[in-house]
Amino acid sequence: MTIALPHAARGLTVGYMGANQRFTLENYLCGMSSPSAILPYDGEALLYPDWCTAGESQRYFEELMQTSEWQNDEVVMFGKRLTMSRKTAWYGLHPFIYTYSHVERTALPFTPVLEELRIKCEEITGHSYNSALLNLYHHGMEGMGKHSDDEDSIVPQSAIASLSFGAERPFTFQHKTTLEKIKIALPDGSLLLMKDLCQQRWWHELPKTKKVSGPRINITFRLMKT
Ligand SMILES: O=C(O)CCC(=O)C(=O)O
Repeated sequence: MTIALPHAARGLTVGYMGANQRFTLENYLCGMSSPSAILPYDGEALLYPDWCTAGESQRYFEELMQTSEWQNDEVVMFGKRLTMSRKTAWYGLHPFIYTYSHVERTALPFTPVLEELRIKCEEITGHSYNSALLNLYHHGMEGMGKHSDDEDSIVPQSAIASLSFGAERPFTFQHKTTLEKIKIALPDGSLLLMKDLCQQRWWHELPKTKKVSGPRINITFRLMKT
């Protein structure tokens, strides 16, 4: 939903979550719930459970399915290139190189729907993003292993906005030294904002599960070094 507010009211802060995360008048008027803080220490992760409606999420899902250049994910293991069933797509404002499991990909220019979502994420979270990694999980038996997004190519401690469309999936954080585990669910139409020390101190994982049969698209908007 888009709310047209007079210029003076745009971006007006109605509350704070976490250290300095603003909750704006637009967020409040859209009926968006205020975000909940997930991590107890060492970085911040905020979950906005319903930043868009079920109808909007379905429209985004369908448009992303049709307009994204999906490729089977590939990893190099023991010197062999393996093709995974999960599909990915990589976009950026510049042709950024993204290296994942020794496989290099060059970012494609943003599609209109991705640009719309990038701007929305910037407005909601108050952070900048210049790239987007898309993942398509056909069912619950496709997931993503424990990792953190702290590669050299990413601006250190920059925010990552992660959008979920489709089947709700469990998601875990694990602290890199205390090994404390935190389990949450990522609902359809949610936004998970990971920031500050989150990537340096915590791993995250999308575990495989037999309990989920439907597909899900995830987009992580990131800030790459230019
Ligand atoms: O699908 C998800 O929610 C996880 C995605 C993720 O961890 C990543 O793209 O680095």
